[in-house]
Amino acid sequence: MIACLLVLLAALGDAPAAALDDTAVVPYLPWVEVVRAPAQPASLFCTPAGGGSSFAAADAFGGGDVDAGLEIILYSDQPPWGTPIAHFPAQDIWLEASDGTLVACHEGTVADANTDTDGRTGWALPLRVGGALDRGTGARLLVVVNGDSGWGQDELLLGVNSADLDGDGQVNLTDAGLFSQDLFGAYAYRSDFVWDGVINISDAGRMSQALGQRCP
Ligand SMILES: [Ca+2]
Ligand SMILES: [Ca+2]
Repeated sequence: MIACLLVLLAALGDAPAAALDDTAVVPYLPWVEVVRAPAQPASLFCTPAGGGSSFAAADAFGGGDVDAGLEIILYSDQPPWGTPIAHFPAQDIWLEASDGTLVACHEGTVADANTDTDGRTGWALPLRVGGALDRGTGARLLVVVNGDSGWGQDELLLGVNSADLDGDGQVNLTDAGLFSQDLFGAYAYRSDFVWDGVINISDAGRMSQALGQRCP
């Protein structure tokens, strides 16, 4: 009983210190500068397993690859007065669609690495996502840091689509059915995996290669 009381008293003794630590946390709002982004519109084909295109080999419209790699610098304030934030965790820096139509696997759109000593990080590796970000609908790709994207970002000229059309984390017959609707019906960017404004055999090739892939 005495031991229990001592434990209880020790716990109570710790409480004020913990509360003090909590109040010492200042709301943290980093500022992001995009220092490298595609100069022309590009489309990134993805799968939930990361089997899609790397940013370096995104599709230019109508054929050919374009380097759509993204690089950012994270600042603690607005540049040029801000201090770069080194070693900021990659899992707190991610990409998302402004209209919520991209469905990421766990950490499927986070930056490739923590920020380096200069506050830099970026995206080159394939994303692991389902759904689609169709720039034709007005949706935009956003860089999000700690859940915040409100620093007035320039438009990223990057659309994203995925063989996981319904965004449930796997590529299966349901997705193949949705793809065939687009193959034989009205044009839909979500299925234009080889980005040329037409859904045809080349898109079907990417669809069939992705069948069976799922979020890790
Ligand atoms: Ca699916
Ligand atoms: Ca196509």
